[in-house]
Amino acid sequence: MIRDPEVLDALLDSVSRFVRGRLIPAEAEVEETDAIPPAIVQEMKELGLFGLSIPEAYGGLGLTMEEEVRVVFELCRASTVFRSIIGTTVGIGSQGILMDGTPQQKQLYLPRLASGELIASFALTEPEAGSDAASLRTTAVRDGDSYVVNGTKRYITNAPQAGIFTLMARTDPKEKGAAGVSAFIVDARSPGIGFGKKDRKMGQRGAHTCDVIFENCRVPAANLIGLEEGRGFKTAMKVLDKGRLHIAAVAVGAARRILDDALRYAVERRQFGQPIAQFQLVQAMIADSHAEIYAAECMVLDAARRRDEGRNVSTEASCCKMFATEMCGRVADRAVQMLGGAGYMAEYGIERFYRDVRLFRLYEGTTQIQQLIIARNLLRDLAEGTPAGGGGAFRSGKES
Ligand code: COS
Repeated sequence: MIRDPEVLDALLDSVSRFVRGRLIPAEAEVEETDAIPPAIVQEMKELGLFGLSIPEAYGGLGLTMEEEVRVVFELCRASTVFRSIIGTTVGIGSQGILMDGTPQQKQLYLPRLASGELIASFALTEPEAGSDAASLRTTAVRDGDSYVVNGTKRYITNAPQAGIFTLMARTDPKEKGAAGVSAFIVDARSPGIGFGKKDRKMGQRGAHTCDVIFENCRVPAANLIGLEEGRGFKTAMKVLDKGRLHIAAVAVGAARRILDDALRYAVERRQFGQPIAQFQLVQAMIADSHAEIYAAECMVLDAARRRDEGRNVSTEASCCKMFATEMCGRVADRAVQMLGGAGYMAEYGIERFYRDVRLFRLYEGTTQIQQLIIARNLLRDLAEGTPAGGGGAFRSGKES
């Protein structure tokens, strides 16, 4: 849903100018220094990018899902590392509070998240709980008016910069599965929180992950999201439904940029007496990439509109995440092929994209987890006698 096309166009124009004028020229520096220049982070705050998904009542831009994915398409024409610094706040770090927090929790945290004053990080994954998120072992034991948290969270994006964590921990040790998990807002400066050293990764230099270790860390009971135990896993899953749509949009934006760069190279690079873009085997790679990007873009927009209509888009979000991120991997691979030897060289930038986008098929649920969710939902729908299309893909009207 687009509320006001003129307002949205103005926002898309500013993002696009920012991408071309500030972000793309800084890509090499970010790769080289493994850091986003603070001046750029400040400009992102001023543009309102940290508050894309936070309602206007809390100082954010309050974008609808369709508006958000359109902004993300634009933003991700620059290295997706820039998106990463706002990504955990806009997505998985803030949405748990927005979806299930109490009015007081929203009032206390959302305005500071929207302004970029606080960066939020999402702490679900653990050394022994990756795809099987419900098996997490971090415990939160009630003691008076606080919880005592112990455990280790792994590969936590933006942890070194985080002001707060949306933490998933087990409040009921007798309950080994999802029902024993609760979600908390944890101040990153709380005593008892330690950080591992920054992970060395395949790509995404400038975006940082590390372990977060909780040792007898006291979290006020008032920071239990929704003030209700046992709801944390569902909060995480709802947050991920939205996050997966967002990541699919990231993959579309990045793929579009990669193809643009490869196209430009193909018209300039001459072999056998003509630009390589004239060769039909190169044209096949261009055409396949464009068609797949277009398909992913249509899927993401469609799912975003359905979400804006209030429908349950769990199945569609997984379809989008799976298709768009796999598509982006294929587009990046073809781009390296089109550039040939230059595609392998750092100075042309395509090898960086190739490494960076590999992550998309892993985080916020691997492709295999998306397959599992899609198939499970379809089988559930069949068993319940609801029409095919999981999550109401071909149905009209609202769903819960
Ligand atoms: N929205 C709301 N509730 C949901 C939900 C959703 N999208 N998905 C699941 N739930 C609920 C279920 O309805 C169930 O509740 P009830 O027991 O009351 O029925 C509960 O959550 C447990 O769900 P389920 O039984 O499906 O959990 P599983 O342990 O079988 O696994 C998967 C669920 C595999 C889908 C989940 O663990 C997952 O998404 N794993 C990937 C984790 C991930 O993405 N990690 C990335 C970290 S963030 S970078």
